Amino acid sequence: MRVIRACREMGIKTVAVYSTADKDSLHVRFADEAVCIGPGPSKLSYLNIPSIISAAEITNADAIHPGYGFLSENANFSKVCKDYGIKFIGATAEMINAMGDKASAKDTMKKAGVPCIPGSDGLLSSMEEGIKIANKIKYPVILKATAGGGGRGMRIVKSDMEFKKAWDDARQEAGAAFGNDGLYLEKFVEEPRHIEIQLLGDSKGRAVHLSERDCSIQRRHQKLVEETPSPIMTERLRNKMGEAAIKGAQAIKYEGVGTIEFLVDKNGDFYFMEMNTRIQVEHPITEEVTGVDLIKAQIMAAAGQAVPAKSFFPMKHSIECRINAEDPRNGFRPSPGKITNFHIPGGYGVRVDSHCYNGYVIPPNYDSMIAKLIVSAPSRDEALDRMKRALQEFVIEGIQTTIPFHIALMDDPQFRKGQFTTKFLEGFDFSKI
Ligand code: MV4
Repeated sequence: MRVIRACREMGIKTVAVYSTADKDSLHVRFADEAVCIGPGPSKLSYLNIPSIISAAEITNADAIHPGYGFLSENANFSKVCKDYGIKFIGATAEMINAMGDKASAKDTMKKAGVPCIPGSDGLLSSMEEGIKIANKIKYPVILKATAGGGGRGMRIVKSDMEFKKAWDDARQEAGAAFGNDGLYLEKFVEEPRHIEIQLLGDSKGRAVHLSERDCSIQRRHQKLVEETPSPIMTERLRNKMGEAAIKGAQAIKYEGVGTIEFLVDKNGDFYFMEMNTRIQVEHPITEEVTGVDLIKAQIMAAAGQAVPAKSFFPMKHSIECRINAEDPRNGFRPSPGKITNFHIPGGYGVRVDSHCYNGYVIPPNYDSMIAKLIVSAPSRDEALDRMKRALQEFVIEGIQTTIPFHIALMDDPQFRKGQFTTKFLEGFDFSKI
């Protein structure tokens, strides 16, 4: 829906692809054309490259926008599109591969002058090497899978005694999950914030940033709330992080939109964590505060347009709450099914991005996010008040959603003060919602 809306405004015709499980989704109705690419299981539809390329060929598509899930960071798909003369609106296979291997991505960023967390120089060749480095940089340390992301294949290690088990477990988990058991090691940063910088690069090797997003409110590596500016941000820190991120993007001649994720420690020191080579779920808050339509920017970058002369700074405060079909009172258990009543909030400063409507049946097959509620206001306090108001106006019946959790969060004194880290939800009292 987000891509269709941008294309419609640009005079670009769209073709939606969908699985049989999604036949009643709004994107199928609002695209100029729609092609079914297979049955519910994503392996047979949204991950089925021949089927998607066929849909592009029969409709004579010039380009494919991969969204933010499924094949959006799949180097093989990017390459296949290129081979078939279809513009992939996203990173090249080389770019995706360069950033997909986390140990080599880190090495690339370090060489570009982006601050990185002390640790092993690339992959560990043995457990003994890991123990040696851990003693040099001091415990706690963290073992990370080079093919990882989303927290899988990661182990925190607090002493020599724990090292062997952590090493074995991380290797086993990484091997099973990614078919690659390569590990690297870093000093463990305790109670960090997750702050990411939105980037836009062009084919001339220029890049600008569009300021940061604070994504520290996560549960099991799933973001639930994002905001910009970050409550801890200063003009000085933003300039430093923005410049570092731009250096990183330019070092790899990055084109299009991308994001560099940083960990920020208690002293305000920041370190490269990962680079995302796709548009992200939380991109709307950046659009709200900078005035840049990031999907249009992606399409214009793919068409060869140069980036603006200067970076962007937030002119407002914006917050996104992810509305998921999950029951926050029962461990966020998925809650698919029929929406029997659906009323979206509106009014000044409120935006809802969703593919749902009254009577829609949420299939059990895919991600549980069913809407993004985005608000913006002149200050953080006003944005929090507005978010609470909009959440209270949001009616979704027939299924459980994360709305009650978000309402409780808006009233949480620590959250209101902007005092939170990536550990915040571990200490959150879910019984109060
Ligand atoms: C870390 C870390 C602390 N120290 N690295 C989590 C997912 C992956 N992208 C990297 N992650 C982390 N790496 C060092 N050296 C803590 C995390 C982490 C985390 C990071 C961002 C947001 C939420 C998180 C939750 C748990 C751990």
